[in-house]
Amino acid sequence: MVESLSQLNSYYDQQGYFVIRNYFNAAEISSLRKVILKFHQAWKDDNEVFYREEAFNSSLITGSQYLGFDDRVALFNFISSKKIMNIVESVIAADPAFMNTQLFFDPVNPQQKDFWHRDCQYDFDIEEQKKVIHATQVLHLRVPLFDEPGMELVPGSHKRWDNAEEFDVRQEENQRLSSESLSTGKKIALAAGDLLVFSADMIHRGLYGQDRLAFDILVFDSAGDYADYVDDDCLPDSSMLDKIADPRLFMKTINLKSAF
Ligand SMILES: O=C(O)CCC(=O)C(=O)O
Repeated sequence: MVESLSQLNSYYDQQGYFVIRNYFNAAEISSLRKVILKFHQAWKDDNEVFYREEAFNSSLITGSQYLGFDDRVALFNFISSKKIMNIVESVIAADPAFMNTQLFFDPVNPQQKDFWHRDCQYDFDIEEQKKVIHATQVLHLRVPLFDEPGMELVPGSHKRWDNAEEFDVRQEENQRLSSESLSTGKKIALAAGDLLVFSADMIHRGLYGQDRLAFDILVFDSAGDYADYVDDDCLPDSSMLDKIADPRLFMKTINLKSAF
């Protein structure tokens, strides 16, 4: 790795994201792709209409609905591997916790456009969003399984409120649409093997195209109040925990949830 972990931390702190090129080797991506493609096929078969009409992602990839024991354990071991944990801990040094996984793909309908947002806008009103972006954040780790157009991000927006253009576009105010371009946006194309880490609450959008398939891991700082968002079924059970080399990320979430 070219960058030291402390350099990544200060870059993230200022910009709200970083990308590490060729972080995973071909064998790592190929094993991950095999499991994810199995999930994706089963999910599409089960969600035919939703997939055809409006979907652009699925979630709970580590859950029990579409994958069996061994594939789930393989995913849990990937998520908590040394490579991922080093990166997670470079941003969240104390007690990071697992939240969920998502899979992003191209919508079937070509009229559906990629759209700017902050993840927190779906849970909080405007005044609350202004506060939430200064509180502990949720981290996305994007692992593209194929080369893809990647993401467009507004660097630094994890720590500041929107300017007028950003606000109107993201919120679709004053006849603006959330799919319009932003002068502050920065496009980051990704290749299979790269890792992109970004703040869920920065202004961002996924870029559709190239039949993309990106596996996103979501983690949170356990100082934040996010355990409620976690679905029990996407966590390992005790028989799986025995087969996970470093289960700290999951144990943290399990302990937070049991404290309720
Ligand atoms: O890739 C996409 O379509 C959107 C990604 C996104 O918004 C996210 O990961 O929060």
